[in-house]
Amino acid sequence: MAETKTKVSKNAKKLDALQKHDIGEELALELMRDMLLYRRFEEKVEEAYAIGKIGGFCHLHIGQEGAAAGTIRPLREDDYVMSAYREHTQAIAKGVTPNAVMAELFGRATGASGGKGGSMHVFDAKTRFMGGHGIVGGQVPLATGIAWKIKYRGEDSVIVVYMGDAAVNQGGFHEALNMAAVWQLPIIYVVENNAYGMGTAFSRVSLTDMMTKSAPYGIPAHSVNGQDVLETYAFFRDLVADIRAGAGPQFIDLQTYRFRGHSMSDPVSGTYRSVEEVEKAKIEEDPIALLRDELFRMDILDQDALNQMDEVARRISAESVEFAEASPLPDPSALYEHVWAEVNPNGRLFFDGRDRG
Ligand SMILES: Cc1ncc(C[n+]2csc(CCOP(=O)(O)OP(=O)(O)O)c2C)c(N)n1
Ligand SMILES: [Mg+2]
Repeated sequence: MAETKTKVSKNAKKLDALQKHDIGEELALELMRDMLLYRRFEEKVEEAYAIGKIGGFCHLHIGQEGAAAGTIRPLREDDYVMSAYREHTQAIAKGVTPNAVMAELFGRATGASGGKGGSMHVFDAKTRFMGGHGIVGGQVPLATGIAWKIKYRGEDSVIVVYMGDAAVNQGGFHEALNMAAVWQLPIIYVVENNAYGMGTAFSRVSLTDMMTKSAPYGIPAHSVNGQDVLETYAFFRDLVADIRAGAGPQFIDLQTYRFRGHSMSDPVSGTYRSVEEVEKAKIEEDPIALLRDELFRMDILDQDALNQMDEVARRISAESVEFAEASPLPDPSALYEHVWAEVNPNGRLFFDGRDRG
């Protein structure tokens, strides 16, 4: 290809990818930093789990980083996020520190949930990250309740609730969407559609396409490529603005793919998908590599700058492990906090035993 032609096409590409989505160069680099941090953080989790430092169930988000960075960066601090159990990176994206997430995984008192929630129950009311939920689909009605509270109090926050593709066959999902539609609540239902619920392909448990799932309730459905973080970011930025302006509930089929097994105790491919399928996705659908190639093509990033970003991501992740290891276990007395109910003199039920008069 002639040199001039290359230059022209480079410039055209630059105009194309950034202007198409109205995303500035610095923001594109931020999205890269976000995803690198999520990848390196999860690799540290994987390492710590393998040597027995993290116990219980543990589900990694590796391969799905675009779904965290692209959907949460457009939110404000006073917006809410609620998720399922594959939520470490979404917690970090919403503002929970990597230290507090890693310490939670290590079961330490400095963890986001005081070390008593573990991998599936990272929770932080301060940053409005409302968990971390282990029951498939259980978070969907809860998040709808928060959306109702936002509307009832006349606030202009929104809530984004994530679920896996398997959750759309749960009864609570359908009841919640119906109520959200009737009340026109400010909520985005995001299906992180990685095509499998554990070892079961979505096509085996649903005769209808994902995009039809919200149709009975009159909730608009949108399909977004979650491996393209620029597309995901731009879509959510505009959608959140629409919801603040009163557009009502929305349903997103966010196409993604997980590069690891369902949980840390499962094989990467298993018998439900082939090694070739996973390897192909890792080459063709890695959200980090796709953005990298795009930024390289646009001359916004080069290998040296990328290496520096990666160094920072690795350092923050390594430091979170050091922080977790140096943190104390919860005091035994913490066992008795947050676990029992008490009826006050007015007949109201509180779940933390504190006397509220
Ligand atoms: C109500 C309920 N049923 C079954 C399970 C066991 N279970 C845990 S994860 C999972 C699969 C969920 O898959 P999906 O919703 O697609 O999320 P992904 O793991 O792909 O992110 C199942 C069946 C559960 N936790 N809760
Ligand atoms: Mg799934």
